[in-house]
Amino acid sequence: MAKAHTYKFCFGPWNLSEGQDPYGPPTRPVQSFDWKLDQLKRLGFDAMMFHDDDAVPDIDHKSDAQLQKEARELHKKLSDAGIVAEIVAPRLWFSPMTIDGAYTSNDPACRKYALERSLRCIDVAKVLGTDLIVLWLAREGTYLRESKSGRRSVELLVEAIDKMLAHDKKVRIAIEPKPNEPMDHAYLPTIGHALAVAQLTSDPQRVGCLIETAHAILAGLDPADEIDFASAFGKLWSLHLNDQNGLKFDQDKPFGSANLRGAFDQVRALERNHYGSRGEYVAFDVHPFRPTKIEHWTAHLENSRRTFLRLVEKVRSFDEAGAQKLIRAQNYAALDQMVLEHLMGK
Ligand code: XLS
Ligand code: MG
Repeated sequence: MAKAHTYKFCFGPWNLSEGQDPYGPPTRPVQSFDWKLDQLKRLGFDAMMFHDDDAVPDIDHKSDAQLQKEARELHKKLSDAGIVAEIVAPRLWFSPMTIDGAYTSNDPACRKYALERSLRCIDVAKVLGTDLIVLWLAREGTYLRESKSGRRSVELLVEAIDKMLAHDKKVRIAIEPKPNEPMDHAYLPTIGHALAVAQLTSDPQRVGCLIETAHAILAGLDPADEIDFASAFGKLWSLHLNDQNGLKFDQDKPFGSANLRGAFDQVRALERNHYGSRGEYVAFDVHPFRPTKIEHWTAHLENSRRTFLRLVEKVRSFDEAGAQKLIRAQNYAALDQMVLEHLMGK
């Protein structure tokens, strides 16, 4: 059995959110970036993930020189805190230039904006010391299908990724699929779609994926299967663990909060694929419940990590030989009960 490795953990500034939702204002006062970095360090996490404008606020109105200066300042702040930058993601869903898509917008000027912003995101990532860019294709989709051609959109996505790959010879792109929200239908809704598009790019070896638990569930899929599928290609480069209670808005619930058995199966898949042994991080893309008090603001992150580590113990103590025996006997009822009792504890 491969030596059991330890995991490294990560979250982003947006995971210490203030409680706002589409129907109500914040319920907690806005905190500074420094306060959020202090929480990440106090909790003993290893890395922080960024949107480009988390790293360089108001990035669209900064010159290249200012971008480099602010990215260098952030890199020093992170280094002084002993924290690394895991990924940088271009935030292509806020600007008025992306209201009808970024790379797949029907307006060529908007497509040009999205690409230029993505190349600047790569420049920020280089200064922060990471080669990994995450593309959550938030606005790449339609509000009504007849407004775009799916075929043309695939070509536009490949064109954009090829230009990013050409911009820097080391950069790697991890596509973070999601089937909807905020779009009615999003392009590249699953890992299968993401990895298929990777094969169309100029350098498929540098295009992989990020799996988010909730996004797989919203696509009606099992996140554990998506983990195994991406790992079979050697392309699971980043991971957002959380949870989702059925097909509704993206809840970003704490890991295991809705479906403990599903979380157990995800950890089993990560373990058998040795996720993390090649430097990959476990990020919790989770939000506090809206009523969360200030004094409990980081509990969703601590709980997610605690649940994850307890499930690693459960996976490593699972009676695999006994399970194989039941599988050989095709006694799945007994196997089902064995898993449940293992999770419930004797
Ligand atoms: C939203 C996505 C987002 C990305 C980073 O649903 O999960 O959090 O991971 O912008
Ligand atoms: Mg995410």
